[in-house]
Amino acid sequence: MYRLWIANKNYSSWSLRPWLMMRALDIPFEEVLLPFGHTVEGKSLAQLSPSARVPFLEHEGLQIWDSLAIVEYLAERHPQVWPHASPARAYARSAAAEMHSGFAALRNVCGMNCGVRVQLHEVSAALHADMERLDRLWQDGLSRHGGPWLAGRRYSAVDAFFAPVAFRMQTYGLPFAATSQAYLRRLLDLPAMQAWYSAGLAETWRDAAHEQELQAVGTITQDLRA
Ligand SMILES: N[C@@H](CCC(=O)N[C@@H](CS)C(=O)NCC(=O)O)C(=O)O
Repeated sequence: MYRLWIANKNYSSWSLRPWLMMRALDIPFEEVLLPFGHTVEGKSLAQLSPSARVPFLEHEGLQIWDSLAIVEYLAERHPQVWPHASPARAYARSAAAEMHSGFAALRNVCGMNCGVRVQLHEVSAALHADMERLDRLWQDGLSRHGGPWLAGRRYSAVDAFFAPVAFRMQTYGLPFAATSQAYLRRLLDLPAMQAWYSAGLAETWRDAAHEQELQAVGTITQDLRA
């Protein structure tokens, strides 16, 4: 059985990616949620995870860390992780890698915080450029592979990599192009995304660092959390 370590569902965008991929693709796993700043049997995240970060996966005595490495490990065992056709698979891997290494303005300014709604103080040129690139990237995938998912008819790992952007659109009201918004709404409507969202709303932990980052970039207009 796979065991996936994650952090708070309200905040942890990197945890969401492999969690959603496994849930939406029916890959069974046991979830271990270690809230930011907490310990398990006296051990901190730094003592449990090779990278001192989540997500990490445990399987057959191995530890696999970093969302992209987890996805590739699972892809060796589950053919549904990436699209089957080579052109769609090439696009999917490129787009997931671009998300993994890029979009710094989006990730830094709009931290994932599923349960609140925020009015940003400003949309900087860098944030605007990231959103424009995402619009082009998604439009390219949807039109080339026919939708409704980025690499075609089947949901795959590439869609999981953009799932946190769907929560960010919802939290910050990000003005993506209409086709992008429709795609992100499809992600939000996935039963697995709704399960993550409900669990995130029910969490009562508040992480000071994440809350301070949020207050620096905008004003909270609604707080839907428990
Ligand atoms: N590149 C890593 C990034 C992982 C990451 O930054 N995780 C954050 C949580 S979303 C973390 O564990 N932070 C540790 C901490 O803040 O103590 C991945 O793709 O998994």
